[in-house]
This record gives sequence, C-alpha cells and structure tokens, in this order.
Amino acid sequence: MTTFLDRKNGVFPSVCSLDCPDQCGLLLHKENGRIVKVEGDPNHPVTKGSICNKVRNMTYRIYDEKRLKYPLKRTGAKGEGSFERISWDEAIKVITKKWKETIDENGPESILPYSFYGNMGNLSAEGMDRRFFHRMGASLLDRTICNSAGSVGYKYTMGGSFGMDPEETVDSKLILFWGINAVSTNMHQVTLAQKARKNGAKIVVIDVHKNQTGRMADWFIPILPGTDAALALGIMHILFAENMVNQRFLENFTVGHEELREHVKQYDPDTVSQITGVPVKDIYELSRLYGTTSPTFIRIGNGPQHHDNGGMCIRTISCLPALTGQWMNKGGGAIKGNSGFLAFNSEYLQRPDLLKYKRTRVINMNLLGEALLTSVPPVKSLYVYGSNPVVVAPESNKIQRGMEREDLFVVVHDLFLTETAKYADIVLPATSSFENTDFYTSYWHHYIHLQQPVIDAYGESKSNVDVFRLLAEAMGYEDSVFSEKESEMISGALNNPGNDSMRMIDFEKLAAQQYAKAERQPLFPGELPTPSGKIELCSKKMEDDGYPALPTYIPLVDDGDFPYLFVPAPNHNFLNSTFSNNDKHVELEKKHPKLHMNQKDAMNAGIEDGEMVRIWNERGECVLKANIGENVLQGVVVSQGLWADAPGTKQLVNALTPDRIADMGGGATFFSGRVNVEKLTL
Ligand SMILES: Nc1nc2c(c(=O)[nH]1)N[C@H]1C(S)=C(S)[C@@H](COP(=O)(O)OP(=O)(O)OC[C@H]3O[C@@H](n4cnc5c(=O)[nH]c(N)nc54)[C@H](O)[C@@H]3O)O[C@H]1N2
Ligand SMILES: Nc1nc2c(c(=O)[nH]1)N[C@H]1C(S)=C(S)[C@@H](COP(=O)(O)OP(=O)(O)OC[C@H]3O[C@@H](n4cnc5c(=O)[nH]c(N)nc54)[C@H](O)[C@@H]3O)O[C@H]1N2
Ligand code: SF4
Ligand SMILES: [Mo]
Repeated sequence: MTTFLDRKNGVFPSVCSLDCPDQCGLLLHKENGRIVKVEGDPNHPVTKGSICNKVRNMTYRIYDEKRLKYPLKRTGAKGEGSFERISWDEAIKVITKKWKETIDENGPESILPYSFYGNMGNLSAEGMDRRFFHRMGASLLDRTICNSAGSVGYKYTMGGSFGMDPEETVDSKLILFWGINAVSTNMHQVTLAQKARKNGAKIVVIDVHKNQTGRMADWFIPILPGTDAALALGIMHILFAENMVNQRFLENFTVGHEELREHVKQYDPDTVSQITGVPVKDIYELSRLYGTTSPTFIRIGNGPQHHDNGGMCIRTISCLPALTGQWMNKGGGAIKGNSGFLAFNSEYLQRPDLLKYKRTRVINMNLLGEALLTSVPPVKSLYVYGSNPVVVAPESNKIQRGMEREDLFVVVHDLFLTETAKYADIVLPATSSFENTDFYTSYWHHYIHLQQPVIDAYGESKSNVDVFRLLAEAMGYEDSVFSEKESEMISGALNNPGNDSMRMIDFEKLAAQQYAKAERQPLFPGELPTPSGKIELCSKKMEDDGYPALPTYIPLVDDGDFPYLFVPAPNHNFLNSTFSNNDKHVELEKKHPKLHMNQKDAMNAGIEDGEMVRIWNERGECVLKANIGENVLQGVVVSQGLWADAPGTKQLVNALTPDRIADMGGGATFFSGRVNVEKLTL
C-alpha cells in the first residue's frame, strides 16, 4: 500500500490535533517532502475551509529551529535549561534502569505520569501510554485541568456529554454565548451564529470580560466571576413567575419541576442583581427574551466552571433549555460538550485490566505541586507528555519547587524545550501530529477523523505510541498489547458496542473518506442516561453524592482579603501554552500581555493605562501592562494568554492561581483567586 509519505509533492488531507472544539479538517500542501502551506479543507461539512490564524501559521511551529531533534540529558541545574545530546538507546536505557530501581525500592506507585491533550489524537493522548502505565502499576493521574467540574455538573442534569448538533444552530433565533470566548476558542460556532443572525437571530454574550466575543455581540452582559448560577436561577424565577415555561415538556421529560418552581422563588431579580452585578432591568429583559424566543441555543463555555462552584454552575445553566422545552426544536437546546456521541471503546484502547495493583493511588493533576512536595509515599519519578504543567497548572511556584527536588527523576517528551522540560533529567523529542497515524474525535461537532502521516518524523523525534513501545520493551513487558499496530488499535477502539452512533464507522471507512459523522437520534422524545431517564431538575443522585438536589447558587470560597478577583483566561493566538514559544505566534499576538482593569479601580489605585503593574498574592507575583477601561466590572482584573517567556513579565500567571479543587469532578479553580495590583516601581 502506498502512503502519503511515498509522495514528496501534493496536497494531503489532515485534521487539526489541537485541544480545540472545532477540530478542523485540513489540507497540507507538500513540496519536496516539506509542508509549505496549511489550509482548511473546503469540503469539511462543519469547518468548511476556514481555519484560525494559529494553524494557518503552523509551518512556523513544525519547522521552528527551536524544535527538538534528538534526546537530551541534563547537564546544568534543574530548571536552568542546559542539556547535551544523547542517543535514543542511551535515553531509553537511563530511563528504564532508573525506573526498575525506583520500582524495586519504592514500588511502581512512586512513578507518576502527567499528560493532557497537547495532541488530541486518541492513540497519542490515551492509548499506548495508558497501557504502559497500567501494566507498570504507576500512580494514576486524574485529568481534571480542563472541563471536569462542568462535565460532572452537566451530567447530573443531562446524563452525559450530549447536546445539540452544532450544525443545527444556524436555525437558532437567540444565541447565548455563556462564559465562552468563542471568537478565539470556537470560531466555527461564531460563523454558524453569524449565519443565524442573518436570518434574524440575536447574539447575547455573558462574560466577565468584554473581549472580542463580547464586542461582536448584539448585547453584552457583564457579570461578576463565579455568579452565573445565580443569574440562571434568576432567569428561572422569572420564567416560572411570568408563565413562560413549557409545561408539557416539563411534565413529559423532566423530574423535579414542581420543586424547582418553589425553590427559585428565593432568587428574585433584586437578590440576583446584588450577587451578579447585572442590573434588575437586564435580568428581566434577558429572561423575557429567552422565554419568548424560539429556538434558543446556549453555548456553555469553560469560563464559569473554572471556579470553586463551577460544577453546580454548569449543572444550573444546563437546566434552562428544559424549562422552555427548547430541546424539542431544531436549533434549540445547549452545547456544553458532545463527546458522548463519539464515545469509542476506551477499555480496549487503555486496557485498565492491566492494572494489577487494585488500589493504585490517584493523583489529581491540579495538585501536582502538592503531590511533588508532600505526597506519601513520595513521587520519585515524573513522566510528562502532551502537557506543560509548569506553565498551565495552578500554583506554578509550588510546582517549580517540587520539580527542583534533587531526588525526583523527571522525563519530558515534547516537541520543544518547554518551561517544564527545563526541569527534566531526560528530554525526548516528539513528532508533530502530521507525522503520525491517529484518530480524532471532536468534542463539539459530530465528526471523527483519521490522520495518516504526511511528512517524515522531524530529526530523531518519535510519536508517543512509539516511545511507549520502546519503554515497554526495555522494561521487559512482553504483553501483546504493546506490539499492536496503530491501525489495529484504531479498529479496536472503533468497535464500541455501547455506542450506537458509531456503529457504521470503522477503520476502512475512515481510511477511504478521512472523516465520518456519528449517526445520532434527536435527544427528545427519548430517554437520557440519567437515573430517571429524564432531565433531572431535581436530582436524587446529587443528594446522595452530598450536593443540594436542586440547582443552587453557592458563593466562591473565601480566598483572602485582596481586592480583585483575577481571571487569567486563554488568548487568541496561542492554544494554552502551545505557540507561546514560537516567535511567529508571539508576533501575531503583537501585544505585551495585559491586565484589563476597570477605570474606577485604576483611578483609586493610581494606575494609568499602559503602565507596568505588579500583581500579587500569597502564592506569587507577576508583572503585566495595565489596560484600563470599561471592559471589566470593578473588583475584577483579567489577563489573556499562558505566556512562557513574555517580555518584561516576571512570573507566569499561574503563579497566582489557587490549587483549590472545585465542587465537582476534581476540577481546577483558575478563575477564583484574589490578587492585589499596584504600579510597578523599579
Ligand atoms: N485561541 C485559543 N483557543 C482555544 C484555547 C486557547 O488557549 N486559545 N484553549 C482551548 C481549550 S483547552 C479550551 S478548554 C477552550 C476554552 O475556551 P472557552 O470555553 O472560551 O473558555 P475560557 O477561554 O477559559 O473562558 C471563556 C470566557 O469565560 C470568561 N469567564 C471567566 N470566568 C467567568 C465567569 O465566572 N462567568 C462568565 N460568564 N464568564 C467567565 C472569560 O472571561 C472568557 O472570556 O478553548 C480551546 N480553544
Ligand atoms: N491560568 C489558566 N491556566 C490554564 C487555563 C486557563 O484558562 N487559565 N486553561 C486550562 C485548560 S482548559 C487546559 S486544557 C490546560 C492545557 O494545558 P496543556 O495540556 O499543558 O496544553 P499546552 O499548553 O497546549 O501544552 C501541550 C504540550 O504538549 C506538547 N505536545 C503536542 N503534541 C504532542 C505529542 O504528540 N506528544 C507529546 N509528547 N507532546 C506533544 C506541546 O508541544 C505542548 O508543550 O491548561 C489549563 N491552564
Ligand atoms: S485550533 Fe481550532 S480553529 Fe484552529 S485549526 Fe485547529 S481546530 Fe481549527
Ligand atoms: Mo481545556
């Protein structure tokens, strides 16, 4: 069989591997064996040929001269960044020799894998790696950094990661972007919303920051961080009080609507206004708009759930479409995530049965610093891949202190010498997704994609799958699961008897057509995978799990007396910390990282626009450039971007964020930290 690799020139189908809901279909233009241009695949049914600036400039990243070409061994102090070249043979020998000793002395749980979705390919992110660490009996990592609080919250209401088909949102008449910076983080949903707007739809954005998404809205509603559940309950109060609910839908497809009707009486507009900072008249106007328009669509973002109360907040917002029966209408409902439709056979892929040690401990990735500094028995070795925790995880100063431990053996597998890799004893070079075979499942649209290698591996770099094969061999793991080919792993994963939507999709079909759509039935009329089979407005399960059974506003945890809530969100031209080390993307971002601050706050603090400010709390400090205006409410400061080495900044924004754990799913609380801000005096 010829492969794309055999042809030095041509245009080849591909898919974006980044952790972004859009999962765009791509076309890679190749000349003399090199990719010279990345463009969108115009035939892709959802992304239709348009892609973001980040990926249009992807060649600058994959051929960046800073990209790692061969394995490295540390020669300087941890964190300093001095390394020398070694061979793969030596690297694998050093790692496995150390691991065998560590296992003999401290048991396999003293080894901790740390990874996330730097590459969304399922084989890369949750395939051979899981098999390997399960076989070893290493500590398990709870991968909670992104959306786990909100996912658990949504599941209590809806039973799983199921929402509308985004392709139907062109039919919506009211679109609420709720805590999502969609212009930067879900651009094709914006395209669909703009199409809907041409047909008369209104776009409303509810956010703590009037960023690019707020600026394109018909109506922008600023809200205080962590108070969205109160706003949703206030809307419910008015929907019931003014009889704008769909009684038939409530009776047929929900449980607990009578209890909810009583319960929301306490969330009157005055009370809600005081909590949220949204004026009473706006609460009425929004509720009436929502209650009298059809179909309505809520795109629920990640922002509101990166808080102490994030799970309950998403649980609450996700009740709204049920009140007005929106799920029955084409173009009505909500999307939090849609991965349920593309659920594959993860047991096959990950082989949890290889984990012979029954009570293997689980470490929450949001507590990495804590785990490295205090866990008993101690973590003696850390293996990082597909993630950059020193920059992206909360309480980064704690993480750095942990990484400095002389008795901690660290291996990092990445495309670049990231801030995390600088602490490694051994650094391994990773291939880019364009160099591998893998399959991709979107968590927003309903398509699954195949990636076949288009270019040869860069330098001596290797894929995650290949590295774990080598490690397994050197560890003496002879199980046949480590010799499976990529195509076999994909075939096995696609065979999921538990998911009807994927029944018609197999490897051969993907190889022939690159992508395929999950076949889904409308959610209603139908049965949800909740205990009652209905939308659970009142949830017995929540009560059993120790939460209020009804949606409830729970204030943020007291984070001390500093005057501002700090919301360090992502930016437009990076993808989390990815691209923050590529000059082209730093240049595209143009700006020095900024701190957005309300004019009145700035005046009281004696800070002027464009001045450098110091932001600090008991966890750390950071230096950014003040951007003064009306884009945030008083008492809130916002930054954008997970910069690694931003010019003029002193520390990473995550030096300031708390490693408190959210109310559900072990989630992160990046946006619930308090800080102080003052003019930088040199
Ligand atoms: N360009 C770009 N795209 C990305 C990413 C990126 O870094 N850059 N990251 C990817 C990843 S991993 C994810 S998870 C998604 C995340 O993408 P989104 O779902 O957009 O989530 P965030 O960007 O974290 O936050 C969204 C918005 O929530 C706001 N916000 C914060 N707290 C609150 C609150 O309490 N209430 C309300 N209403 N709003 C609040 C923030 O100001 C921000 O505008 O994007 C993906 N796409
Ligand atoms: N302050 C603040 N912090 C946040 C957030 C926020 O909004 N605010 N967002 C959080 C969220 S939602 C998320 S999802 C996390 C994301 O955090 P991470 O998952 O750490 O994401 P990235 O920063 O993109 O880092 C991914 C790394 O994987 C590497 N990589 C890419 N492909 C491969 C591969 O095939 N193999 C290997 N071995 N490596 C590869 C990349 O080069 C990159 O260094 O950040 C979280 N951190
Ligand atoms: S980052 Fe998102 S918008 Fe950009 S190409 Fe990838 S999937 Fe598409
Ligand atoms: Mo994320």
